[in-house]
Amino acid sequence: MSKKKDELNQRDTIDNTKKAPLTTNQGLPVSEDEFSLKAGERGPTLMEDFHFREKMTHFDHERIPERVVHARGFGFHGEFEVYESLEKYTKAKFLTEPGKKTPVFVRFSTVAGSRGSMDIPRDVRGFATKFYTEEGNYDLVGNNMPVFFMQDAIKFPDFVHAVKPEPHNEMPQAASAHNTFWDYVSMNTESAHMVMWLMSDRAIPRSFNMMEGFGVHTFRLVNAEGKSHFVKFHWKPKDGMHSVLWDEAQIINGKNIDFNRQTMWENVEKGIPAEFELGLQIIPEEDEFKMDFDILDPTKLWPEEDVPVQIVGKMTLNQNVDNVFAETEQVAFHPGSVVPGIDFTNDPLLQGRLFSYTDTQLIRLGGPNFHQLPINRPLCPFSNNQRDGYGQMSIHKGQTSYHINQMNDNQPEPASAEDGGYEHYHEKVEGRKVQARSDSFKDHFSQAKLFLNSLSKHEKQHLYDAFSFELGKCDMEIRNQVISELINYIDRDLTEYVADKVGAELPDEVNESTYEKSSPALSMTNTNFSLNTRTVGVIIMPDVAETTLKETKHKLEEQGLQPTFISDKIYHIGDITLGATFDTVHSVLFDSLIVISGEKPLPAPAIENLEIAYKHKKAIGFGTDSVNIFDSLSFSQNDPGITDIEQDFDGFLNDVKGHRVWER
Ligand code: HDD
Repeated sequence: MSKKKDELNQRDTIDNTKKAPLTTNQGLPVSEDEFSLKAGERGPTLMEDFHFREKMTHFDHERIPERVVHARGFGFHGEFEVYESLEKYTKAKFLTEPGKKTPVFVRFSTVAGSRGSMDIPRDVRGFATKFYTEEGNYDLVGNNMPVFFMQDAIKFPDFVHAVKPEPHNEMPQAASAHNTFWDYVSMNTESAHMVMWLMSDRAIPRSFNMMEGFGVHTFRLVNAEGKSHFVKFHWKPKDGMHSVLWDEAQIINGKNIDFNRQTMWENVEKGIPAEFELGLQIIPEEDEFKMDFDILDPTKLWPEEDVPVQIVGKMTLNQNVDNVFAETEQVAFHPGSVVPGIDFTNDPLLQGRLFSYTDTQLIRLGGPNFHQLPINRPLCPFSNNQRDGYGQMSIHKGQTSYHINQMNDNQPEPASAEDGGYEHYHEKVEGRKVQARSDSFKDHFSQAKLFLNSLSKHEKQHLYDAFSFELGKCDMEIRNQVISELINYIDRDLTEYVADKVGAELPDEVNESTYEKSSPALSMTNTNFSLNTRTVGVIIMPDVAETTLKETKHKLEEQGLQPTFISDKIYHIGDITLGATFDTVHSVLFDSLIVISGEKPLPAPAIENLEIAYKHKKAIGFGTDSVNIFDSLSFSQNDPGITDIEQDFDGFLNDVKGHRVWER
């Protein structure tokens, strides 16, 4: 158990699983909780009923404002461990003492949807990590995409207003496929690169443990000698990056709106953690101007082939929260929460974020003491002269609440950076006050093209289809505008495909980016492949032998796969009780399907599940005596990814591990 979880358990947890007397908030025992106090059995309720009023008032105030973005999130506790000391680059203690375990809390989120929206919209995913270090909390508030929609934070409210449901009718929920989003991005072409990521498979991740995380901005690491290096932070998932198909995502969102949170919550309950390695890309300060873009521009990534990602540590998320409101909802992140050895750059997006996050917590969490909420409280001691405000949880003794006083010998301690105090990096800055942007930020399209150049065939097709889907939901004027002002500057082939698909005008002029480089690391085909957390829906007919069931279950579980047996109703076969029916689950909720049919012909729902699994390019296995199933299916046993599991179990495993059978 992480130290933070221990602390929460010891200091703050109230165990409501144990029987306890019911009292009011004042501790008064309550013996009647079903009937309010009335003047006569059929009479009106009386004001005097303090228990009724207290209970109702609490209920009436039980909601806090949801986050203005990233409202839908899910959190996990865990630990981070650095592999080797990074003292060459930073003095941050949690990065310089190998073997030391730093407790973390991670909140994954979608961005545009409201709190009750679905888990797999086409959207960016938030990946925010709070490290409870001995030098204070460090928040790495990142996303699952390495770039962003804008270069200057002043545009953030405009962008968010454009992507959120439109204000006149509050539609569509959790979707960028509408006029205002596409109007915004075509008028703000610095978003071109990020739009490519949003239209790619990265926007529909299979699960939280199968996506990357990025700090996005260029930050600084500063070592004990005061030397600084530029750094980009990466989280690399041990299970690799994998996504569902868009058609599949849309069905999942209906069949199980909680798909991502539920699968990871269940894995953690079973003792299967999610693991991510921390990677750093480092550029020495003297090389600041060596790239063909400005490293302060948050719409640019550093190709991994040019600046390799050094793997420096591992994060293991292995504990669920006990209470979603108290932990996941009340957690407050802030990119400005740093520790000695980590500092900022002049990235204008980062600079704006440094204001926004504390500001938003003030309204969301109701006042300046939100840092005292159990999930936000540092594990190390904290003390200063800020005393009052809503919700002060402590009683500070003593007469002085101002700095440098003689009465309590109250001085800042440690007295200097050498003694461990935070010191801002002594960067030299000078310039005129201007509302302007450097010319070095003006190339909006080269990296959009770099991303496209780097995709595999099927990834590219998904991106083409995503653009066509999204623009197909917009008015014709917007389609024309996006095609002529945005896509036409990225790639002509994409422009022609989408224009044709959505019936828009094809611009005569070819303006595409001529950028030729590609970065293989950007393709999800070059990721890790693993059977860990993979699921199999096993469709069975009731006449199947108990031994066959047991053997199949054993064989699958031995490989770390998670089988769910599915039939038309819940059968008890020997000591196995089937887990699901065609009414409660669907092939979209599994990575693969197996059919063990016995003698009986396949019922219609089984056929539907298999056809859809085939369409979604999933591995499909069958038992030797089930070959007759192909009489009722549109595909054959010789198609790629269709395997007789008695003859070639390893082949089936390989296909599951491969995530999808793309050549089908
Ligand atoms: Fe932000 C939340 C990530 C730009 C303003 N942001 C928020 C969360 C994540 C990010 C993961 C959810 C944290 C949680 O789970 O509680 N945001 C990013 C990234 C950005 C980014 C990676 C670009 C690199 N954000 C950004 C800008 C601004 C904000 C430019 C405003 C100037 N973000 C906010 C916010 C939120 C937020 C409004 C809403 C809830 C919160 O902060 O705590 O202040």
